[in-house]
Amino acid sequence: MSSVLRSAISDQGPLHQGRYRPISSHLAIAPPVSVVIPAMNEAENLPYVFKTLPEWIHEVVLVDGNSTDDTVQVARDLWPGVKVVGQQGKGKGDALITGFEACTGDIIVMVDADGSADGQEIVSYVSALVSGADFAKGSRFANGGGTSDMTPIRKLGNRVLCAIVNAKFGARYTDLCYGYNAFWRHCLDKIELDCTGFEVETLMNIRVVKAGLKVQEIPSHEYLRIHGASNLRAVRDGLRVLKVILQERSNRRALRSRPRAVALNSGQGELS
Ligand SMILES: Nc1nc2c(ncn2[C@@H]2O[C@H](COP(=O)(O)OP(=O)(O)OP(=O)(O)O)[C@@H](O)[C@H]2O)c(=O)[nH]1
Ligand SMILES: [Mg+2]
Repeated sequence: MSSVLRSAISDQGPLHQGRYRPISSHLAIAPPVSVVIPAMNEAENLPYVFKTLPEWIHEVVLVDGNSTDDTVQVARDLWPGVKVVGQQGKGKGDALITGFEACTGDIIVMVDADGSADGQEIVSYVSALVSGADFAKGSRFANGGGTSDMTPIRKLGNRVLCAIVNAKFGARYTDLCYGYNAFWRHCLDKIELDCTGFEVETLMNIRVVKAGLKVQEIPSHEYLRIHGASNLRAVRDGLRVLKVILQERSNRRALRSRPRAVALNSGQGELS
């Protein structure tokens, strides 16, 4: 029995054959996995997104941002049983918070709806979580990761903001503003998300450090958005991210022991 499988079993109690689902040739897991997809006018991209999702997923929660195209119908056609939830407010952060509340799985994976994320990578995130990580954080800049979607200005902004977070919060992240992440549901109680926009990933990355959660970076490749236009505006949203960093620095939440994070295959070693 592989050590990863043993770790999944020891975390989850005694092995009951029927409860465990194989998710790769080396790993079977018991915890149900929910995938949350924030989507605003992504009907044309959803076929590419759903095509890559593994069939062993427990549920897909699609958070519709009042789309004016066929996003909801296309999702229902592609994934019978998809849970569609509307959002009260606006923005990606608001959508994710809404989606997390609707999840029933023990593990939650965040996947963008623009075709930029490969669902086949979910197994890497889940493997890290059942092996002991609390938060599996995608990174386009860990060895083995990459991006086909970032402009030079976005790369520069992400790098500078990531360096600030590392310096201010004692993390050793290689990426900051990336939407492909996964975590155990219990993390939500410790990070208490309260934001609306694209700063949501940054807020999560900072609060998991502050909560002393175990973070593991997962090398990930971000593909080009397939159809449609980006909702992100580099300067506007970069400033929102900076504001969150400064707010988190100035508020008095305890900076407990820093997370131990390992970039898989990156040779980086532990994060703290
Ligand atoms: N429900 C909902 N989804 C949103 C909202 N804003 C963005 N999204 C979704 O969040 C995901 C990320 O948004 P993108 O526009 O792709 O932002 P990005 O990935 O930074 O930029 P590009 O990939 O370059 O376009 C996509 O699936 C969007 O449809 C929103 O207000 N509500
Ligand atoms: Mg995108």
